[in-house]
Amino acid sequence: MELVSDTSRPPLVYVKGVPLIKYFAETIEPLQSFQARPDDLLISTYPKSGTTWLSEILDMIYQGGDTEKCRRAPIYIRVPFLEFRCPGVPSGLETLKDVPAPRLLKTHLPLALLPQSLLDQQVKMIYVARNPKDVVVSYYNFYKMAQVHPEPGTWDNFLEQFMEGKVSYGSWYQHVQEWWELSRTHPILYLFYEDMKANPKRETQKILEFLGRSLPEKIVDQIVQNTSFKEMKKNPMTNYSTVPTNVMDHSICPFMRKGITGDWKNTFTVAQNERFDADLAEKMVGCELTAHWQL
Ligand code: PPS
Repeated sequence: MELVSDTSRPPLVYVKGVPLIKYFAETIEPLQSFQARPDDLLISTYPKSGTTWLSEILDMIYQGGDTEKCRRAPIYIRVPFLEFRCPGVPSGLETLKDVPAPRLLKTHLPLALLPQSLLDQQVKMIYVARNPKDVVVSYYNFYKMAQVHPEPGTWDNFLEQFMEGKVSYGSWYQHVQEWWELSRTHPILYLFYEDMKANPKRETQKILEFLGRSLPEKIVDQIVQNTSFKEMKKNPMTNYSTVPTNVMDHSICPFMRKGITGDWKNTFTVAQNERFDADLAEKMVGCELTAHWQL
């Protein structure tokens, strides 16, 4: 591993037209030879859409609802983040070596950069999409606290960058739509953060059904209880407090920030909201996804 001191907000690096955190960009080439297993399960999201939440639900399911087993390691060790690389912290590919099958894997990659083996092996995938207005607010706060990102600048400037697809991982609009399209031909369960908030038990049962697993109702209730925002915020194995502070500085903003829907209303101005809506309508024309959100 490299020295922890080398985390100085480097500019994003473009790979096949996709802007990425510099360190993540450097893993894309080695990642292409990643060998998936048919019993892997891939968690895919655009950043800040509920990845950590879904990861914890899945590990709890895989551990039969045993809370103690889920405390064996931080979430980024239990669920390796494929393209993750950062000085001073084990990379996703390094972490993967110690994970027994069946493996849970995490990615934020758009399809252009996804290792082909995941598709060839017909790996089951669960995608979570979230209201883009809440995503961009969460992302802005994350940019501030996670110093592998460039400086976010002002909120107004960051919002423009997001709308133009110039933030890490590129266009939200393209990401949610291309994964939606892929779900027509590949085994993908496509979930929404807002549905998980509204009825976490129903969504957990959907996940169980997709996995072809079943658990007693009492265990499902325990999983729902243990993966609530309140519980995950205070759990060091899920709240990222184990990451070095020069990588994530929780004194600037905690990773587990608010965990609610509609927080965008506290940040967007009326003018920003109108501009965002008009731009969204243009970019999502003909796509049924936006019907899921009260925008
Ligand atoms: S990352 O860094 O992209 O992997 O982040 P990700 O985990 O996708 O998203 C972080 C946001 O999800 C919220 N969160 C939760 N919400 C509800 N319930 C639970 N259990 C939960 N766990 C995490 C987290 O607070 C971030 O959203 P914001 O709006 O910033 O609070």
